[in-house]
Amino acid sequence: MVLSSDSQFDARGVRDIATADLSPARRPVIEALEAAGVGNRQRMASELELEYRRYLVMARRAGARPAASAAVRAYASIARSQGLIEPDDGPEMTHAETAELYDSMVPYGNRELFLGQSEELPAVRAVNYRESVATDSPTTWRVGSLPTVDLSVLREDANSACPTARRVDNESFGVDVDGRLYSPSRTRFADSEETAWQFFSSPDFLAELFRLAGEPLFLVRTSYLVYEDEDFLGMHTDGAQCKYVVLMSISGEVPPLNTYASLRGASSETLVEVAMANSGFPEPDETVPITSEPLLMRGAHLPHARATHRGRPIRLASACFDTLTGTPAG
Ligand SMILES: O=C(O)CCC(=O)C(=O)O
Ligand SMILES: [Fe+2]
Repeated sequence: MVLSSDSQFDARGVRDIATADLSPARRPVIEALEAAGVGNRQRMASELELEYRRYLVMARRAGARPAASAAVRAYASIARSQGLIEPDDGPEMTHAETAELYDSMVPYGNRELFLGQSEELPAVRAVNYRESVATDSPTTWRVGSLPTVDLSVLREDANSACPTARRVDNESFGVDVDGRLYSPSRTRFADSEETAWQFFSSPDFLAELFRLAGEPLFLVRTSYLVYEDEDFLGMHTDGAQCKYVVLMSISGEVPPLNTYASLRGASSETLVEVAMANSGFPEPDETVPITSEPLLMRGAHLPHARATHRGRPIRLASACFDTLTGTPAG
């Protein structure tokens, strides 16, 4: 992997955890999830892997062993049996101590997966991700220098997944606790298991994303998006788990994405007002081409929208990436 020497991860001394190769655990983890009857196994295995890395970071920072859910403990035991990176020994932290450290270090993480469900803890942590990111940071990059992008693999996968795409319509405007802005939309999503996961998490692809973003990114979601005649996606930001998104067309030329860089500094209240006053489609600051060359974008930070689609259906592939800890890169 290519490492940027001035990245915040060097300063924090967690580069080895961020970049440790945990791939040998993947197959046994997927098998364990299968045996437990868990669906969405690629996604779950990736989220567990990320929570385990967070466990290692917390253990190092606290000099102690955090409490953890049965799922994270099971992951840890598979990692141990595969001879992978492990936390140092130390006293055990209580559930409450762990929750406090987790919330301060990973305010947008999947605490329920990390710690298990608990009635003692507040159900939601009202931390607005978008508002916490510096507005002078870059927002989009072209993932251009890949050795090869074999689109035919994704196209074929989409051919089998897209006919069963589920319609996700939303009619309201609002802001979630993590700061996600939403507006009315009319879209269709198809899950992609194996193929798109392999595509978006190949070592070459991840190394290129790391180089561009300046911090390691972790794949947590992939899907195909289908827009038929009259479908649209009003101005929104992606959820805090989708800090970075990769978007690419798998059906040739598609209309561009509308982006709103000038609204990044706006409060969420203002943002939702602007969205409502413009029926979800304010005049964009920029229109960004979506092509077969993947676009990396800070999706949870940069408001964006797709105007009402006209004509033959189009298909895009999208992949969501989270970061190791919650603090946005400058
Ligand atoms: O249609 C696009 O290009 C972007 C899709 C998108 O923003 C999303 O799925 O959150
Ligand atoms: Fe989006």
